[in-house]
Parts: sequence; structure tokens; C-alpha cells
Amino acid sequence: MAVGIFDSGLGGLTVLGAINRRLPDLPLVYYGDNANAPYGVRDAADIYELTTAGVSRLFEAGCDLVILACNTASAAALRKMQEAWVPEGKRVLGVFVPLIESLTERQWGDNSPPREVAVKHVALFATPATVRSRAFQRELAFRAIGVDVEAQACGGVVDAIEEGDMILAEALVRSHVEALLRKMPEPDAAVLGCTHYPLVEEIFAAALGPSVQVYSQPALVAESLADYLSRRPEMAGQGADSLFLTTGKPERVSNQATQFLRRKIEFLPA
Ligand code: DGN
Repeated sequence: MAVGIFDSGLGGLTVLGAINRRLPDLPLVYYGDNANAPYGVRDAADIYELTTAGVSRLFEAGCDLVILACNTASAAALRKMQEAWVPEGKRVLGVFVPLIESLTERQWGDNSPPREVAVKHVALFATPATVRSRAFQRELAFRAIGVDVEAQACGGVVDAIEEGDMILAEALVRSHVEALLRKMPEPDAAVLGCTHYPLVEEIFAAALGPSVQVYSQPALVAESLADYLSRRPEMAGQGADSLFLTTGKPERVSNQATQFLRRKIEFLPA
């Protein structure tokens, strides 16, 4: 059985790449909703509808476990899907929890009350929809006390990355970091709360300076998945090739993905 990876576009490939490195034999089915990206400017009802359509397609492709490798979709749709929609025997997981666990030094599945943590001032960079949802702050407050979060909605960055315009992406990241630092001059950690941002992680790190530790999701999600599957071996398939599906134009998406992952990727129509 393959594990499904959902994203609105190309950003989830950063998570897929990290899972490939951590679990090289695990077959994956990727679904990029490129025709409807970016999600960051859509309302929650719209994001819920698009996300359930993508996850249904991944269930149909034989995945019993789907990771929403998209913070915007996780913020707008995950809880509602888990409560009201996910069929018996299927699981959908998001990407906030592994990040927050690492920030708060908690173990997977640790449900003890919130406690003091070393990190005090956290800068959150995410899409406008994720920032508006306050989902990250809610999850963090559930696990830690005394943490001050300043969020910066990074309008335009996902579009620039999807368009392959890395010069624009760099200029936008620098101006969003400057805006954040005006609100919180000395963060001790920065969270990249969008799966597209690891593609420009070095730009974030350079603009933030060496005293700020940057937390990025792909490796953390891959590690949590490895841990999750080691306890549920029936969910971990082996051997089959990965499959890449898109609602966008397969040739264009394949070319962009090949550049991002630095290996030949061929997308098929979803
Ligand atoms: N990669 C998505 C995320 O993590 O939020 C961004 C999606 C978008 O479409 N804006």
C-alpha cells in the first residue's frame, strides 16, 4: 500500500523528497492540485472542498494513509475531515504536529498538559489563510506555555515559486522577513509553516541571521512518519513505484518538479 501526499501544488514535493530519503522503499502517491493553487488566498469552505476531492482521489488510488503536506489545507480542513468525513480504515494526518513537537521537545503522542519550553519568541511565516486560521497558534498553545508567536502572512511567495520566478520569491521573502522583524526584533526560532518555503529556506535563514534557528517541516514530518509506520507496519507498503498526479498541466508540472527534486519526475493527469 502506498502513502498519499497531498498538496495544492509543488510545495508538498519538499515533504515527499524528505520521506524518500528517510524511507526509500515506501511507495508514495503524490497529488498536486496545481489547477487550483494557490490555496492561501481561498476561503476555508473552498479549501475544504478541494482538499476532500484530492484526498478522495488518493484513497481511490489505494492509499490508506494520506498526509496533507500543505499547512493551508491542514489549517482549514484537517480537523473537520478527521471528525466528519474520513472513512473507516483510512487515516489523514497533517504537518503541524511534527513541527510543534520538535519546537516543544515533546514526543509523538505525548498528551500531557502544556509546559514551559526553551523557545520563547517564535516567528511564524505562512500563507495568508494559515495565518488567518490561527491553527498553528492553537496547536502550540495546547502543548507549550509562555511562547510568544508573531505571524507574518507571506503573500505572493507560493505564486512566485509555482511560477518558477525565484528572483521574485527571494525579494518577497526578504521583505516579509523585514516586516516580521519590525514586529518582533529578536525571535529565537522561525517556523516555516508552508511546505513551499523549504525551497527558499536559505533565503529565510540568511535574512533572519545566524541567531535564529529555522524549523522546517520536511525532515520532521518524514521522521514522524517513520515512527508512525514502525508502530503500524500494515500501513507501510513496499517496493512499488511512486505515482505523481496533478490537476494542472502534466508536462509543465513535471518540468517544474524535475527541477525542484533534481531527478526526473513524470506527472499524470489526476
Ligand atoms: N504548500 C502550502 C502550505 O503549506 O500552506 C501552500 C499552499 C498554497 O496554495 N498557498
